Amino acid sequence: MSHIDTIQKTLITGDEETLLDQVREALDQGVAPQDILSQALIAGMDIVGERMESGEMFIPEVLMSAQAMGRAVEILKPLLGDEESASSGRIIIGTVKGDLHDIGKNLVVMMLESSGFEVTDLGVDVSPDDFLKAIEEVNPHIVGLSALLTTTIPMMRETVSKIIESGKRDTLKIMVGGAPVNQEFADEIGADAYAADAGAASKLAKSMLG
Ligand code: B1M
Repeated sequence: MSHIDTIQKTLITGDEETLLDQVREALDQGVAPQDILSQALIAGMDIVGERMESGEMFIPEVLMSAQAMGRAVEILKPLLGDEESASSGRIIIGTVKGDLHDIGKNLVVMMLESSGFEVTDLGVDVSPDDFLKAIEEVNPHIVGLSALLTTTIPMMRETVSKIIESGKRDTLKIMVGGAPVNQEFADEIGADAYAADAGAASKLAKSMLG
């Protein structure tokens, strides 16, 4: 079995310590960190999602895989990205209110940071008011909203509306993403950009800030 297959299989079992050993071993053997991330970890989480949906895996098991993935990503983090030094701009980002999914958002944060952005990560379950508070404090160039549930993407619309009401809309760009989000929805709620994945988010952020 290849390193990629082995890592993916272990991620699905949620055996964190074995996963970390296998990731380190694959890196030692010259497997590219980007391949470990996309082909083993992200693809593995997709399988976890399918099994969750079909009832083969339950929430505690999914959480074990999610936690193991977070630790594995920490190992890969310094090895990915452009490592630019000058600040490319200030970004605040969070998963919207009612939504606790943060693995994808954390990957977006990682890519943005490694592209030189100063990122303020507000975490998960972030209310429109908390976004507004952070906008006041940080005066960001970009606000990023993440959501993974069809039931929480309406909260993106509400957050954008609150930003408009606050009078701050013209001072910043809004980027949205997450599995149930698409370009059409982004246009509909008045966001400036939609990114399908972490790589696209970093490219878009750079292009939006010229
Ligand atoms: Co949840 N969950 N979950 N879950 N979970 C999904 C999303 C689901 C699709 C699973 C399924 O049924 N197939 C389903 C949603 C169905 C729907 O809404 N249509 C679901 C459900 C139903 C639920 C609960 C309601 C289950 C329950 O309690 N009955 C519950 C809700 C809790 C809540 O949020 N209030 C719940 C809970 C959980 C856990 C806590 C167990 C755990 C989250 C742990 C954590 O995040 N710390 C969890 C997980 C792990 C998943 C799956 C399996 C994996 C998500 C993930 O991390 N993917 C997921 C199934 C799936 O997606 N295949 C599922 C990997 C990640 C790298 O991808 O997050 O898409 P993703 O991020 C990508 C892009 O979307 C994009 O870039 C990222 C990196 O490339 N992106 C952005 C994301 N944000 C962006 C922001 C941007 C730009 C790009 O700009 C700002």
